[in-house]
Amino acid sequence: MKKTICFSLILLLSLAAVINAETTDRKIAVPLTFDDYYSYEEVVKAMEALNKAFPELTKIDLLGKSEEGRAIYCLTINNPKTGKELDKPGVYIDGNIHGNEIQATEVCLYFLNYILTKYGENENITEMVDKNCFYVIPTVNVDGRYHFFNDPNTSSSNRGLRIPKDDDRDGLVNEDFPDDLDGDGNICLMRKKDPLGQYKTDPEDPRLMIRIKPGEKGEWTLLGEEGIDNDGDGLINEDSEGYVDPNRNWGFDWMPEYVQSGAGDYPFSGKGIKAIASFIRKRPNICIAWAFHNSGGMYLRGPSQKNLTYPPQDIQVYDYLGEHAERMTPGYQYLVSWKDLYSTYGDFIEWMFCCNGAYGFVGELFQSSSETFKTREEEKKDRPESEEGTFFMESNELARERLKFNDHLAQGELYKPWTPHEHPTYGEIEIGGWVKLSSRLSAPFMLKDLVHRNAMAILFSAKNTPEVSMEIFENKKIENNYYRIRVRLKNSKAIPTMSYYAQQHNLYPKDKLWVSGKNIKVLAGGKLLDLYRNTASYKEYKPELQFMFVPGFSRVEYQFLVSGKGNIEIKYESRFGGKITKTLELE
Ligand SMILES: [Ca+2]
Ligand SMILES: [Ca+2]
Ligand SMILES: [Ca+2]
Ligand SMILES: [Ca+2]
Ligand SMILES: [Zn+2]
Repeated sequence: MKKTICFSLILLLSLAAVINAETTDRKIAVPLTFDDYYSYEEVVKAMEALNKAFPELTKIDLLGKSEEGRAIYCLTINNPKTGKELDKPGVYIDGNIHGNEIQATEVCLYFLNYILTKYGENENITEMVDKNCFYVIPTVNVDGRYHFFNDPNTSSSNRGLRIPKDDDRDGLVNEDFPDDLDGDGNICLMRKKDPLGQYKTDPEDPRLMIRIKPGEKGEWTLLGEEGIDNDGDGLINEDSEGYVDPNRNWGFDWMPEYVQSGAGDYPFSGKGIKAIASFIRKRPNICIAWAFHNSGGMYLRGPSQKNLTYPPQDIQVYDYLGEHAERMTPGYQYLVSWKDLYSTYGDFIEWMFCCNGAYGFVGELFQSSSETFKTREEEKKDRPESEEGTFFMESNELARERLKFNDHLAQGELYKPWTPHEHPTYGEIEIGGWVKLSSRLSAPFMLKDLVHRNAMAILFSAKNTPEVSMEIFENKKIENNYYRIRVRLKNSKAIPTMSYYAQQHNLYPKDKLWVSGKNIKVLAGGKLLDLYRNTASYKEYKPELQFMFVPGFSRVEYQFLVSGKGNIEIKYESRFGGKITKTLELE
């Protein structure tokens, strides 16, 4: 009896939440505002509004549907007047692959809104939009975002894909989620007065607890997240939505569940993940990818585990972009994910780099140290070395400061004071702690600074996509109708026209440079090794076609020996570097 009441109560509560979400939608218009978070429905509306406001520069693609049938959209920015999508360097941006990491979507929307509204008005932006093609998927985990907004959650719950799973192997699926016992929309913590407990009240802030030292008297037992035993099996909160981590489900260096939990049954078992992967595979021009998450204040690059190695030349490219990004967002650190954080298998940016040859960064947005409440003197004192220390375990010192931030800057909205509650199993308990929209999420008043700085870090990388120019710097008659032609390809930006990793692993053919003409024959052709000593490495077969690439901030020179007369066409074709054709006439 009790059970059914609880079930229907939960159903009612969640129904109320859904209705609430659908009736309170605000007006979505361009320019978008960034003073609060957009719900899943609002994100879709925002993308449609941008598309409608800038039809000549944008299009929306439906990539596929999620496990629960929600649409996953990409908004592409390309100016057709300056070229076709695939002929331009592609910049890929996504966010919110983890359902709870919602501000990642805001970075994507802000980026779109910013560059579209500034196009034609700001010279730098206009140049960037004209040069590149941008693919932006603001919300990857659409079910996750939906449920994060609409269901009671902690700031860390609802990360995975909605693939039902029997976590406790009792034959029932998703039968015991945490429960919002006090109906405030948050899953907070439960604690009980207990002299045998492992915690005591923090004397400096009674809202916090400290683990007792051996021999000390306890005061509290922590009972975990808010919830009851929904299915009467004696366990509380033991089987929620199931956990396939969408950022462990990609098809490179994937490892099964027994190596890494959250992997899913096989790579790309997530419907939306597979749809996004197919979309990316059809866009070989993508040379840089950004994926936004929300915890730690970091720009991460691969390798994501220690047995993978990157060529040093690629690391130089990463360093150049990463070190600049770091400067644009104070407090952020540019780090290597396995070395500085932990190893992962089958994550997105590794797949981007190792399967697609695109440089990839993860942006971890929120820094708990941004929630400051310090005097000038305290500010001067050493801060914790890095966010890494606070990433897994938060010190009470930081928690105290964040509570003061909550009290004085967020007016108490980030933390729920401990409140008595009668629990069916534990009796008299208290419910309290950080609320859903805290801890990994910036208070809305800080959102705009966060999204702007990160959007500028993306833009810096967009400025550094390959910019290749071709110069025929010699067209010289050697004797009779034999000619020497020299071509220079120059890349004035940091990203090479093909990553060194992609070359090393033969991910796809290199750039092509070829010479053709009706009445000519290419007798020899190859890369010029030394311009002054006239040494070249000639290609044995088909000298008219050279496979090559142009490194970042650099140039390469090719030499062709040609016989014949008339017009010659020299063509360069690259995935990242676009297409260039030049013609000349043999004199
Ligand atoms: Ca179960
Ligand atoms: Ca609650
Ligand atoms: Ca249970
Ligand atoms: Ca159960
Ligand atoms: Zn994440």
